[in-house]
Amino acid sequence: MGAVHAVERVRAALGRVGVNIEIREFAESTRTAQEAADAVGTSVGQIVKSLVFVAGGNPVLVLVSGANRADTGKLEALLGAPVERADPATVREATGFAIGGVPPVGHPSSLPTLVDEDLLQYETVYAAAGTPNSMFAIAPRELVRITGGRVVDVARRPVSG
Ligand code: 5CA
Repeated sequence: MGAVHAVERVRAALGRVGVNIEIREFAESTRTAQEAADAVGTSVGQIVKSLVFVAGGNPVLVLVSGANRADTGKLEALLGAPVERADPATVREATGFAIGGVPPVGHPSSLPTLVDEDLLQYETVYAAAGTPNSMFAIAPRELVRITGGRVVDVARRPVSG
C-alpha cells in the first residue's frame, strides 16, 4: 500500500465524519513526535501520538500528547485488563498503517480509544495522517468527537517529593 493511498484513506475517513481539513505533507520526516513538532513548528506537547496497546487480547488506541509517555498501570486500571504495547505487526493489523504514520482515524474497524487529557489544554493539536511525513491539525475536542474517545489521565507522572 503506497503513501498516497495511505493519506487518501485518512482524508476519506476525516471527510466521513465531517472534517474537511488540510493534510500537510512534508519533505522531512514526521516519524517521531519531536520530528513532527519541528516540521509543523509547534511544541512536542501538541503532537498526538496514536499508540496501540493490547488489553486482554484486544487492540486499544491511546492518543497521547507527544510530551508524555503512557502509563501502562493507568491503562490497566482504566481498561480492567492486563495491557501491553502492540508489536509492529499488530499495529499494522489493527490500524491498517505502519508505525510512524498511524493516524487517529481511518482504521479498518474503529478501535476503543482513550485520549490523554493533557491534549485538551491546547487550541490545536497535530496528528499523523497515515505516513511518516504527513500531519493534520485539529481542535482536541474535535479529535475526541471523531474518535469517540474517552478523555482520561494516562500520562506517566514523575514521582514527586
Ligand atoms: N508521526 C509521529 C508523530 S504523530 C508518530 O507516529 N509518532 S507515534 O509516537 O505515534 O509513533 C511512534 C510510536 O510507535 C512510538 O512512540 C512507539 O510507542 C511506537 N513504536 C515504535 N517502535 C515500535 C516497536 N518496535 N514496537 C512497538 N511500538 C513501537
